[in-house]
Amino acid sequence: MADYQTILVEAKGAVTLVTLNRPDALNALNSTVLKELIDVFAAYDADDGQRCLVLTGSEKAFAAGADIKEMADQGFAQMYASNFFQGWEKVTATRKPWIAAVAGYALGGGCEVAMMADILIAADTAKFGQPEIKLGVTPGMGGSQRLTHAIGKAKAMEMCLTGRMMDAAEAERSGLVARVVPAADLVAEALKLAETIASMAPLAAIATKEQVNAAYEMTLAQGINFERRLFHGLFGSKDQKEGMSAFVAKRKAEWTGR
Ligand code: CO8
Repeated sequence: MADYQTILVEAKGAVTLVTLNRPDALNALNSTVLKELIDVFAAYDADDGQRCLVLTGSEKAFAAGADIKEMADQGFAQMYASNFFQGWEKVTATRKPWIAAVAGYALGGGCEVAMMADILIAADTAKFGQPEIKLGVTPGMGGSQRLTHAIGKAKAMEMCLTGRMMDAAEAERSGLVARVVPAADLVAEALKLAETIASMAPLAAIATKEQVNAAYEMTLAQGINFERRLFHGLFGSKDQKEGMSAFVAKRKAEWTGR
């Protein structure tokens, strides 16, 4: 495992656990965090033995945003020329499923990274927000778009225009998170969920992720056609034969990811 400065990485069976680890800055996302996450997500995608990934933070903060101290003195030309924060699209291009497990603050870029996950689960202590307007800027890593898709215009506009935080109960009610668990159980619950996903047919997991994400990009008719073609395609896999014959024979399927 590479030697990282801002994240901790552990393989737990077929699940990769990644913990943001900048406790002095409430896990603020600086360029090193981004570089290291790009690296670890690429390694996860390439490793046939790893079938789900959990990204988490600390009890106090998943991540309190992009690193304000790193950004504060930048000018437009620098931001634009460097296309500041380009690279997050590599994280969202991960083909295999991953989960964000959020306790404490998920603000600004922290909320935006959590929303990049395929499944978001929250501790009862979680607080989500897009407070960039209080800093004289706006969301810049997808927050205005993903939050609006997730919870609708009414609440997204209110949160982005006021910077108010949403607690875990409201986040669940609004459809931002799949589920809320007691803070003490967050990582264990996220790993349990990840192990369930890791136990499924790997190709079907990738195809499922592509199908659900297509709902954001395609019309209903295009999305249904895309879904059906992927479904047809899986009949070319060994795992489809294995899954269906195991069902008929009343035994557990043994997946090969082929
Ligand atoms: N960046 C850098 N340092 C931070 C950040 C941050 N986002 N958040 C907290 N820290 C640091 C603090 O400066 C402090 O450091 P120090 O001890 O050296 O003073 C340490 O973490 C602890 O923080 P606090 O003392 O403030 O802790 P509190 O418990 O009092 O408060 C809060 C916790 C409420 C979370 C508070 O820290 C806070 O408001 N943080 C900022 C939240 C925020 O505004 N986030 C949005 C950042 S902007 C952003 O994410 C834009 C994303 C898009 C960029 C795209 C570019 C293309």
